[in-house]
Amino acid sequence: MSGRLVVVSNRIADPRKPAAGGLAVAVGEALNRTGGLWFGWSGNIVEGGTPGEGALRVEQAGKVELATVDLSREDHDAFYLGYSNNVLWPVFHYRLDLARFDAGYFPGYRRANRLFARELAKLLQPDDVVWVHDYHLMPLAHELRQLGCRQRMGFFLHIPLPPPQILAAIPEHEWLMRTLFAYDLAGFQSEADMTHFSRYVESEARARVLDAHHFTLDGRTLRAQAFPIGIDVDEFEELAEAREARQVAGVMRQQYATRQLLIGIDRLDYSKGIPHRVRAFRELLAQHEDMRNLATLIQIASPSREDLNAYADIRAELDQLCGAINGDYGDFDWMPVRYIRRVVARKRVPGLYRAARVGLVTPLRDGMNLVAKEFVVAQEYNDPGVLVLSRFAGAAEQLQEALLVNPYDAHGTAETIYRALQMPLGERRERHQALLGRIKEHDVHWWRQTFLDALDETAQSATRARAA
Ligand code: GDG
Repeated sequence: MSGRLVVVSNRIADPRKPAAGGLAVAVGEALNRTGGLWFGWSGNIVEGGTPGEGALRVEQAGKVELATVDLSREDHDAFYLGYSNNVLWPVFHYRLDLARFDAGYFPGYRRANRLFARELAKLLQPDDVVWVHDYHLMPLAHELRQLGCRQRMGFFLHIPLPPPQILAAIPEHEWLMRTLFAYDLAGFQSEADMTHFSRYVESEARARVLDAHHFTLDGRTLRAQAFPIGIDVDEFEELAEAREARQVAGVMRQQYATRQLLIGIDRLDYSKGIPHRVRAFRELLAQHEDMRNLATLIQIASPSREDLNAYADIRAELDQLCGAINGDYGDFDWMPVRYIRRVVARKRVPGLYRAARVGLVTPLRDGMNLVAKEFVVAQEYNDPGVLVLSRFAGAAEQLQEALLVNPYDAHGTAETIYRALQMPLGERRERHQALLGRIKEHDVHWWRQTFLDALDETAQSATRARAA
């Protein structure tokens, strides 16, 4: 790659410290290798601060420069809690019913993106390659271009992109989607998202479609493509082999020696379909008496964004559901559901995956879903568990050897779980091997490299176009 790498994401992390997976690992590792700049929000909220303003801080973390800005309370509430998490997050997860369109958040979203652009522009060098992440910062390149920045810029959307008819419910959809043309490259998680994008630009934005991956609008050509994100397989395998994970797996296996364990690990978010999953599990117990006193679901729901009403609702629903199942089906020596609303230490997570016979990853909608990939990597080759995966997770496009389910269909999901719990060893091994191969091939390093290579290629084709 030519030029310094500049990564921009709402939250940033110190790349010298062990990261909690996902984006932080991918980005931290890339930056640690080549050096570069990581820019984002500091995490500080300034009470009574002036909207649109925030102090810039730059510090050196090894080879990497970390640059952060503070947000005023007003900007934080409108940009982060408001437009990002109460409009874009629900709509992009197909939940128009939860979106707060008329709460007046949009000016705050623009203001914060402008603030980020203004502060970042001060730090940019002519040859920099800028990689912007996620829905909080969609218009960032547009704002940077307005300030005269001409660097190469790429954008990656970590969450799904819904079909045009759903996107169009956002009052500002046209402006928002047109700002993507300020980038040279836009990346999505899945082919389904990519299809939604090209349908949108054709029908709503009226851009010219050059080919399946190139679109022109107002004189700018954008390349768009699916880059399914992966996990750091080596790091996760190491974590799974380490003492702490082995200990957890050992204890769980001992405790549940006569039971069949199912595991779900999710952030407590309505997109993850946790209540639907628990209802499917109840259906399993209702329909199959042989599963009573046997199948045990451990559901970890790590709290997130709890200040929003939708999260309070899902919390109450889960408390009620789990209590009712345990009351109806539990016995002196067996509780069907163990529901744990807490963050589990990352070192212990692979141990839980490994002890389970079935991994339940059944989001109603998910950009990718890394838990599905982690579950597969943590399994023992000789006696692997079975992945039950929602067809509505981006990961389903790659992980076809999982047992795919429609999470809205409690009965169908219950029957698939039943099948997973009875799957013979030979079939479990075959499926696991196929899944593992694909996850290894498309790991997080592959993802980062293919995205940055594609971004680089946009520079070369632009040079060729100018010369022609
Ligand atoms: C967004 C998109 C996309 C979960 N609970 C605990 C815990 N986790 C870890 C998992 C996994 C990560 O959090 C969750 O990643 P996901 O991919 O499943 O979901 P989102 O957080 O919604 O991420 C998603 C992703 O971005 C990347 O592009 O795949 O579609 O929504 O690593 O293991 N980790 C610990 N304790 C927990 O209790 N330590």
